Amino acid sequence: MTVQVDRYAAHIETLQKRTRQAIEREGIDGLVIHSGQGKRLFLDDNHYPFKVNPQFKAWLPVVDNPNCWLVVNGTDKPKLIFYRPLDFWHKVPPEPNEFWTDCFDIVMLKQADMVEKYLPFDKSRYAYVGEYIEVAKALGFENVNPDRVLHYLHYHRSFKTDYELACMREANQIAVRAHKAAADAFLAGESEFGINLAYNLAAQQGENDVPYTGIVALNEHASILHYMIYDTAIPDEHRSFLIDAGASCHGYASDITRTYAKQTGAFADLITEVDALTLALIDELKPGVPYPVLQTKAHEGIGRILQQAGIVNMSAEDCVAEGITKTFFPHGIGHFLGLQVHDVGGLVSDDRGTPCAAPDDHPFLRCTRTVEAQQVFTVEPGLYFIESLLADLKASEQSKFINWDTVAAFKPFGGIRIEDNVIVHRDRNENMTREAGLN
Ligand SMILES: [Mn+2]
Repeated sequence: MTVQVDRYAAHIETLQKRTRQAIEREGIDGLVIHSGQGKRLFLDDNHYPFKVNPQFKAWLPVVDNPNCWLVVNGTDKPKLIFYRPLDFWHKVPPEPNEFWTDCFDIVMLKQADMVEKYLPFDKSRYAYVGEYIEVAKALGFENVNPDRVLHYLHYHRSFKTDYELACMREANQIAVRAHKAAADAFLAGESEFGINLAYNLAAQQGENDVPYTGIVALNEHASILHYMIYDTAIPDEHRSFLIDAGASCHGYASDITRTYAKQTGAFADLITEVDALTLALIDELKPGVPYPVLQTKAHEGIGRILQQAGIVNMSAEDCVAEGITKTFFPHGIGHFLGLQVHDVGGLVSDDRGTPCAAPDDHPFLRCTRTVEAQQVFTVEPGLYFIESLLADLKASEQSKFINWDTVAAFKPFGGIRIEDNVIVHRDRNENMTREAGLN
């Protein structure tokens, strides 16, 4: 992607402004943001994959370098302490020379434990933002991850800058290319393991580069909501395929789900219905709408689909009222997307972090905010045939409303989810996933 440098500069200006507000509220002079450290496995000399502090990658697209530090005060040019050790064992990152470097005063750090001399002298006027509290204390920081600052930054992070939106469009384009390769691998009769390899190859992103562990589920496995196994065995029959997988661009995520049927028939028709529901719900997403409204409308839609497919013998309205749609659609309708797959800030009502929990009847909903322009959401209704939930339903009084033969016929297909990534603009929605060419 060709980054528009002025767009990036404007992104930094927005972060500077937010930093000014946040430190003013906290009554401090600035923030020291730590990229992180290598983490060793217990009793071992190997490290876990490095995952950068999201507050660090909000500023610059360096996601693979531990022991880096940012000193920001919202006014002066941000200072980047860039770790570049003398090391013949590992690849040393090159001296930064990319589109983002002009926005920072950069100093090189050769030894991780020598950072002190580059940090502000008066630590009492700065807050440490990062994971390593003992390190912060040892360096003399008293104020560590202050709630007020983090609440402020988290809340405002839901409004994406134009640079961030460009990154997320690109993350969608990469993932769409990989989703198409995965669909081809399914049709070619590959195993889950083989399909996942095809995905990573097409994305040119490995297991630790993609933003989350993808779900690659054949047949009944599609009914396991967080199925994270890649079965190497090729099943006797390929009936259905659910893939929930994303890609990264400069630290920003995409998060896309598709479901495929090998053959035409009732299950393929059901996929078409859920796909139409996804698009209909996206049309409901607009500034001023409380996001939980989508959750309610999703259940109404699932009720209609269950009724039309002959899975229930009751009206769509009664199906929702009796709570039966929850057996088939037991998760939230979507979430914020950004630096994190489930981006922060969804369950508060203001930038002080006043909690706004998910409603009691939909405890898994990850966002209760009112939709506003510049926000990015996933919309991901699903319809599953989950053994344990169906057993509960069968044992309940509502069992009589269910056509169990129809349910039994669908069970070998597992389930369906269709998930798109959407930017809400003031006057329209931008479905990044569809615009990248995935239907
Ligand atoms: Mn999602």
